[in-house]
Amino acid sequence: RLLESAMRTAIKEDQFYIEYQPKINIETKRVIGMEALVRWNHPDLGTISPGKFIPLAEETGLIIPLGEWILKESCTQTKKWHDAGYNPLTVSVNVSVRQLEDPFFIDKVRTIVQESGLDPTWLEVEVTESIFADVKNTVAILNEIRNLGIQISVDDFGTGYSSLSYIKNLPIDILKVDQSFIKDIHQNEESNAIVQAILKIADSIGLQVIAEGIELQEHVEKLSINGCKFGQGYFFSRPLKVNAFEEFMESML
Ligand code: G
Ligand code: G
Ligand code: MN
Ligand code: NA
Repeated sequence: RLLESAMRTAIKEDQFYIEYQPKINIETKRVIGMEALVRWNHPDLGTISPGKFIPLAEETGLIIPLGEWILKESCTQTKKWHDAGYNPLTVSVNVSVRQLEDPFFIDKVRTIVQESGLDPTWLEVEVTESIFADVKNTVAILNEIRNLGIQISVDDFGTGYSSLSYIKNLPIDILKVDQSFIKDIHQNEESNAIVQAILKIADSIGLQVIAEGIELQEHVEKLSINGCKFGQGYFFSRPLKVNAFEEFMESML
C-alpha cells in the first residue's frame, strides 16, 4: 500500500509525464501520429514502469484521476504540436476498463478535449479486447466516444478475447495488431498468415490496421509486401519525451 500512497502524492506533485511513440506510414515513412505512454519519475525510486503502477492504479481506482490527467496532457501537447505547424498528427491514448466503467467518463472526455482545443478527430482511444467481455454496455459507451468524433482502436489485437463477431458488430475504427504476431512475421509462416488474414478482413469491413512492435527491417519489408500501411515500434523509434519527439520530427523532414 506504500506504492498506493506514493501514487496519490505523485499525481499532486506532477511526477508523471508522457512519452510519445511515433506511428509511421510505412510507405511514405512520414509520421502520422503518436501513442501516449505514461511514465512515473519517482524522486527516490527513479523511473517506475507503467507495467507496475497501471495495474495498481486500476485496482485502487487511482486510474480515474490519473487517466484524466493523461488524456488532458496528451490532448494539450498534441494541440501545441498542431499549432506549431507539425502535420496534423493523431494521438492515441490507452484507456482502462475501469475508466470506461466510470459513469462520468464521457462527460470528462468531452470537457477535457474541449478545454484542450484539440479537434477530436485527431484523438484515438485505445481499448483492449477484454472490454468486450468485461464491460457492460460496451457498444453504447464506444458509440458515445465516437459521437464526440474520437476514433476507437483495439489494442493488442489478436491476443485476448478475439472474436470475429465483435469486429463486425462493434463500433471500432482501428486494429492494432499485437507485437507477438510481428516479432516473427519474417520467419514464421503462421504469424505471417495471421497478419495477412487480419489485413484482409479489416480491409473488407473498412477498418484500419496498424502493426505494433516493429523492431527489424525484415518486419517492415514483410508488412509492406502484405500491404500493411501503418506501424510503430523500436525500429522507427522508442517512446520519446516531448523534446526528443520534436527532434525526431525534425529529423524526419
Ligand atoms: O510503455 P510500456 O510498454 O512500458 O507500457 C506498459 C503497459 O502499460 C502497456 O500495456 C500500456 O498499454 C500500459 N500503459 C502505458 N501508458 C498507459 C496509459 O496512459 N494508460 C493506460 N491505461 N495504460 C497505459
Ligand atoms: O499494451 P500497449 O500496446 O499499449 O503497450 C505498448 C508497449 O509496447 C509500450 O510499453 C511500448 O514501450 C512497447 N513497445 C513499443 N514498441 C515496441 C517494440 O518495438 N518492441 C517491444 N518489445 N516493445 C515495444
Ligand atoms: Mn497501446
Ligand atoms: Na499493444
